[in-house]
Amino acid sequence: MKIGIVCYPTFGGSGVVATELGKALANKGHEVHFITYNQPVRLDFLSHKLHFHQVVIEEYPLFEYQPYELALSSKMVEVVRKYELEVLHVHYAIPHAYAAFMAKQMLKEKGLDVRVVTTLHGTDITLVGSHPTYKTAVEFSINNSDVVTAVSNNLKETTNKLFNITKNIQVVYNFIDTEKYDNAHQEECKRSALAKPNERILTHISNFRPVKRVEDVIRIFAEVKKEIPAKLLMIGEGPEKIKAKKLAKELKIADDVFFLGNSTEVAKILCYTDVFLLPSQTESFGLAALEAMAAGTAVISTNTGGLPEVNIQGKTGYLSDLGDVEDMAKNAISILKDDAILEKFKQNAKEHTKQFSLESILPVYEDIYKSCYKVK
Ligand code: GMT
Repeated sequence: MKIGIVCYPTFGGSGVVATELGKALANKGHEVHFITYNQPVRLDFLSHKLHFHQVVIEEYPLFEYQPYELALSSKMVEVVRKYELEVLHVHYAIPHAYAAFMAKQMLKEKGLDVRVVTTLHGTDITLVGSHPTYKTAVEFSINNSDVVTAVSNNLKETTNKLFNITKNIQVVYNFIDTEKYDNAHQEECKRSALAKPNERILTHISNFRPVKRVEDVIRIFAEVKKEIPAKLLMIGEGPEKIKAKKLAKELKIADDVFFLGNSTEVAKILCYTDVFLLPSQTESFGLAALEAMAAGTAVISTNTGGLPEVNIQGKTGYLSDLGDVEDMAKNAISILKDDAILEKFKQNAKEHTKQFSLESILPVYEDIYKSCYKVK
């Protein structure tokens, strides 16, 4: 098939899922066209099956805010016409689902019928989408997509609670290429560069937005350190990074906390991680936790949103109430203090990710694209 993928090209989970999906579809012989404002960070190669079309915004002094949706929908129309795309799969409702609806209408006028699949990822519903500023347009564009998917049961339920949805939302879990994480293990894992043999390694990966509660990450680690020699790796960039660094200094643990910035090599970093920390305010799914689990890492997280669908209490890690730093630290210590217990959690975590494998999720999306032509 010929598929257009619209996403945010950044390090956020929705962009990562969209890019990995596009690459896998191209690998299977589909023709995939990414349409976004920059080449997605995980789109590390292009081919005759894998294209990138940049949405360029013309700056004009009259505009305080540049009309990105207009540029995006015009680009979608151009690419659909030129390459005869059959489906536009948009990731993250704002503004992609709305721009896709506009593109679909413009194409209809030209006698072309492109189908729109919208995948809801989380904050497009929970934090941003349901805000009165956007709600009407988000609800409209969800209801006017041909197919709507959500990345967890929890996100589906939340969407139905917050909006008046007239469509059945299909749940399609996020996925990972499990092989990629196995290979990272086979390569030399440079653990010794970061920690002494007797030290445990804890890791947090995110875009350091308030919703990720990175200060809780630092506080949990400070508690763990009181009992267990350890290092903390903080991967990512974002507005809360300064606060997290400051807190690490205040708690006198700064020498054991490494802020490593953004990385496209998370599998390599995760290969020497013992425990992954994700104390988010909400998380529709928690792709970062799934990636960590695929690399054989136990997860300490909150029990918010879709996290209980990914991290299994007492098996792959532990889940605590939002903000309960003490409980999260206690749980981390209970896993880290004993080699055998840690190994068991790591194995369980890795095993659990098999149900989220690329091989099982990819055909689901292919079926959705085919089914688009049956729904009207
Ligand atoms: O978590 C973020 O801030 C990024 C955001 C995104 O859309 O890029 O992530 C959301 O989508 C991911 C992929 O489906 C999910 O794994 C994340 O849980 C979700 N984030 C939140 O719900 C906060």
